[in-house]
Amino acid sequence: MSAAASPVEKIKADSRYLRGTLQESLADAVTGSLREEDQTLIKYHGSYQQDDRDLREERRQQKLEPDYSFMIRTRTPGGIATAAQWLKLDAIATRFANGSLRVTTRQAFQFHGVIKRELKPTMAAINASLIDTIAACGDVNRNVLSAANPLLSSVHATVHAQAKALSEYFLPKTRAYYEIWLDEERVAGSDAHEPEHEPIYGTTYLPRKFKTAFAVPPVNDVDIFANDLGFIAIVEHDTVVGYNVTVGGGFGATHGDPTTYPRLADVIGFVTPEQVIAVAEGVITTQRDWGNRAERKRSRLKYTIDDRGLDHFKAEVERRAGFALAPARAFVFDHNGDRFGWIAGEDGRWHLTLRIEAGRIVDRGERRLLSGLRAIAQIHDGDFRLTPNQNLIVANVPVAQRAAIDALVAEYGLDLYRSASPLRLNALACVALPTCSLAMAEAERYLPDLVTKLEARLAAHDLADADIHLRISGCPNGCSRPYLGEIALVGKAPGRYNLMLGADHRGQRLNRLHKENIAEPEILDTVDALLARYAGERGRDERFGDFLVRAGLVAAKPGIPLEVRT
Ligand code: SRM
Ligand code: SF4
Repeated sequence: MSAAASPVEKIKADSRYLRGTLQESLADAVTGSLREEDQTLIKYHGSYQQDDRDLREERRQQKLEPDYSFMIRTRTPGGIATAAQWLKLDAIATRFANGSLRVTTRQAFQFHGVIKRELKPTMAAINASLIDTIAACGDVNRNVLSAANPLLSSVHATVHAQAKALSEYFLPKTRAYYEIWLDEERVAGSDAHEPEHEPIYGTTYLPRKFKTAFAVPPVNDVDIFANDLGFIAIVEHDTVVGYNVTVGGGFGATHGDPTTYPRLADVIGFVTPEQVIAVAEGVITTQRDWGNRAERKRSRLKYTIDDRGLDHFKAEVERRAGFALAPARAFVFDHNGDRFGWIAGEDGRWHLTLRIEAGRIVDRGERRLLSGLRAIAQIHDGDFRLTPNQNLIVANVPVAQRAAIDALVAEYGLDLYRSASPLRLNALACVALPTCSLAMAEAERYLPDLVTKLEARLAAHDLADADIHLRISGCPNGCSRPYLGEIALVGKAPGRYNLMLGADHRGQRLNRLHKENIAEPEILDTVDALLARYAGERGRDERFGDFLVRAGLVAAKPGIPLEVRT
């Protein structure tokens, strides 16, 4: 390994395929934390060590160690869980975590607040629900996104199956997870360093996290261009004939460091369904071998591609895959949000998309989301689908059961989707404080209030029904994909944000920094002035982000062409 490799590379290489000293760290009753190296390794098992940042200062003054706990993230390709699984996950959230289930922007569940001595029983309980957390985090191919809304049931089922197969193919092969969390006996020699233990990843796995998504046009709910690797389904006569391949999307950036930036993926060609795994392997292994292992903030695939050149990268992928990609096929996306309420699938089953604000499923006041979804799961014989916009679909409902589900939705206050403004329905916020160690400002906890204030400004301009996509992140890492918000706030410091403006609503054009490091009054006044212009000057059906660009109020960033035709 090169002398310049980042310290994380050494931790991976020395970990005996992700074992490290996790067992010892877990057994140490003196502290609620793990040894430092194990804090890195546990991510590959789907968990992060965190501490309650609201209590940090108080505990420091009391000379107590931080209030450590663990976040656990599931690997749920396409975000599907059966009703039986839902009940088990709900029980885990109530028994071991902080009484909430968190729907993430990548169709996973997160549990927050699990203490160290309960980590193992929690992981075992998750596995008992036939859901795992392997590779939900870490420098590997993570949970694979798949278009959520099963309108065209057979197409979605095909695409979901492909996404699931890809997720499974690129799972780490080490048995470490089973030994540590599920007490599997260690097979002799299983901690050796022979590369056959990880045929794709080797001992040092990938240089950085790696994200894959499958989209079904015209809906871009997965924000395909934000992913390292993407597959856009090409459907002819209700059949998936193949996929356009996208590479090099990614959003993480560091304030004040222009060598880091959000980037949309490039469309590099078309593959048949049979070629998907081979092309993915070509992309992943090229990134494995070419990616920057010295500087973690420049190690994502987007930088590998920009540093080496897209054509060069594509040629290498084709060489490894053993075939040339065909020219990309035509596709059109019309939006990247969710469609709320009931819709019927082609097979006659019904699907109800519910709004879950910032993805947090919890009982709070009259909105008893956790209890309500438990009640639904008890009578539901279909499944649940998490959307990449942090919402939830009660899916595959027979028509005869709709009324019973509607009654529970009303009883437990799950009906925000009926009353909320378009702004509130489509807004995204990352977790941020108090659990995220990287947060510079509030996001999830700030979202409801900010939306209320913006709604007042919209109403003042007679724009209450304007469907504007708002996204808030507590730092520039971009977990709520803020760089695709028509209006976005990116945290800078407590109460202060960069205001970004001018993305489209299809996920095809990034926004731009408009004002740096501003507090709420200036945010509201700035947006208000632009809304006034929008109210008076917008074209018919013109969206806010598009208007800002057309009117020259925000300089356009080049994006993916709106209609990609061959
Ligand atoms: Fe993220 C790190 C939460 C989607 C880019 N993200 C984190 C951590 C784990 C903080 C940490 O490293 O200690 C956050 C945990 C907060 C908490 O308390 O739960 C965190 N990310 C999330 C979630 C839960 C946000 C949400 O509110 O839903 C999403 C979980 C997705 C999942 O199920 O796997 C989440 N993160 C994203 C996305 C959106 C996406 O993938 O579509 C991005 C931008 C796309 C991308 O990856 O480029 C994203 N997260 C990051 C980054 C920046 C990566 C980079 O290339 O620089 C970090 C920091 C890092 O990796 O160093 C990060
Ligand atoms: Fe944390 Fe930043 Fe991601 Fe928000 S964007 S969850 S603050 S890492």
